[in-house]
Order: sequence, then structure tokens, then C-alpha cells
Amino acid sequence: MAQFELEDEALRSYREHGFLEIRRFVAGLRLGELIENVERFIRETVPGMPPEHAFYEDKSAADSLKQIQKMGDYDPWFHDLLTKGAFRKVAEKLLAGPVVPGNLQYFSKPADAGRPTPPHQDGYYFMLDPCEAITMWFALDNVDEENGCVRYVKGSHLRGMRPHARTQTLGFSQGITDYPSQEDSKFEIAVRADAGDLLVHDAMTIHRADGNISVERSRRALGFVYYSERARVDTDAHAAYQKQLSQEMKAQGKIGAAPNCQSHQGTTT
Ligand SMILES: O=C(O)CCC(=O)C(=O)O
Repeated sequence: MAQFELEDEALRSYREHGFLEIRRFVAGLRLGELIENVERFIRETVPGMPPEHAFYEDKSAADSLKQIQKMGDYDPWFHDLLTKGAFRKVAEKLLAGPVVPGNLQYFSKPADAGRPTPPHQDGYYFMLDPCEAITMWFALDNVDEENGCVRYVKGSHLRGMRPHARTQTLGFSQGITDYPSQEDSKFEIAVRADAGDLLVHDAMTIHRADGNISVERSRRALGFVYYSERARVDTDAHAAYQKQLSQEMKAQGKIGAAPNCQSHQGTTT
């Protein structure tokens, strides 16, 4: 992992824009090792996971896997990746103090099948007071407009929480209802990334992504969620919401039989 120090200029830019690009955060052999572990996890662990933690574009097609939740709960290698080392250090720096690791997710948009990610603010899902949290989006492939790079609305973290409502997108159940405003269109930027690059955004920053319209390019990423220790979760509201959502998804046949539903800290499902 990179021996990495955030410059003051990077911090200033993060505070002003609500996101930050850290190029080549992981490179060379370390990146190879990380990708191998993701592939091992998908091969060995995903088949035994409960349906609310592994989502598919098409439930009957294993190669249409689109999202994994809580990887750190299932595998010590990923638990360490989330809770120790460089990713956590970046979170501590940007949140200016101790953090609580929330979730380690896998996001995939399979070639020619991966669907768009609706515009949303992670803070709407997290239910925190104060809303002090960040998400890191770590590219496992080279990603651009064709295979669905992340798009951020610059400065939107400073303009408050927008209205959200239910979407039909598995894995991103809430989307902003009045998107795009004129300001959104003006300030939205598509951020390309190469494998190994790290994008970091504030929990209030509006972001979205198009689908993967390429014929054969994968679009895989890991998402790391950290809360500031100052933030308090409304656990009852969060648990009630997750329970309702899981029941709805089960009723609509989007996931298999849902076992006990719990509050999934740090998820944007
Ligand atoms: O991978 C994506 O399309 C979106 C990821 C996302 O919403 C996030 O990291 O918060």
C-alpha cells in the first residue's frame, strides 16, 4: 500500500469540492495481490453468502454479480484491509480524527449489462448525526465514460441534503428526486480512474454513474465506508428501513429468501 501523506492542498481541495482523486494509491504487486484476493473472495465466499449481501443483475447468472456487502465480516484479509493501514489513515486524515470502519463493498457493472447508479448522497442512507462520514471508491479496472465512471457534483456537499425516494435499482434503493438541477448539470464531472486509483467523497456529495455500455470491459471497484467517531447512527430508523427494504426486495423477487434482516451499517443498499 502507498506510503502516503495527504498534502494540505489536497485537503483544501477535498473540503472545497467534496471529493478527492488519489492516483496510483495501490500499484504494482500490491495491486495484483488485492485483485487476486477479490477474485478468491468471489470464487470461494460469495456462493455461501446470504442473499442480502450479494446482489446479481440476473439472479440466475453467477457472472452478473453486481454488489457485495460487508466483505470484512466474511474474510480476515478484507477485515484487515478495511480496519488497518492506508485506507483507514486517509479516512482519519479527511475526517480529522478517529473513525469507525463501516463497510467494505464490491461494486461491479458487468460489460454490456451493468446498470446506472442513481444520483444519491450516501448520508441519506447512513442516517448519521452529525453527518460526518466518507466513502472511498477504489478502482479495480480502468474506468471511463464508456464503462460507467463515477460522476460527482462538485461542491454539492455544502448545499444540504436533497430529497430522495425509492428507486428500482437493486443495491441503490434511494435516488435524488429532483436531479439534475441546473446547478447539478453545471457542476457534475465524470472522473476517470485507472486500476489502483482511489476516489474519496464526502457522505453529502452527490454522485452517480452511467451503466456499462462497453462490449467486453469489466468495471469493478471496492467501496470503503468510514464514519467519524463523532457521528451517531439512528440505529432504530436504520434497522427498520433495512428490514422493510429486504422484505420488499424479496417480495419483488430481486433477492432470494431473506434471512434475518439487520441494520447494515455503512451500506447504500
Ligand atoms: O460504483 C458505483 O457506481 C457507485 C458507488 C457509490 O455510490 C459509492 O461508492 O458511494
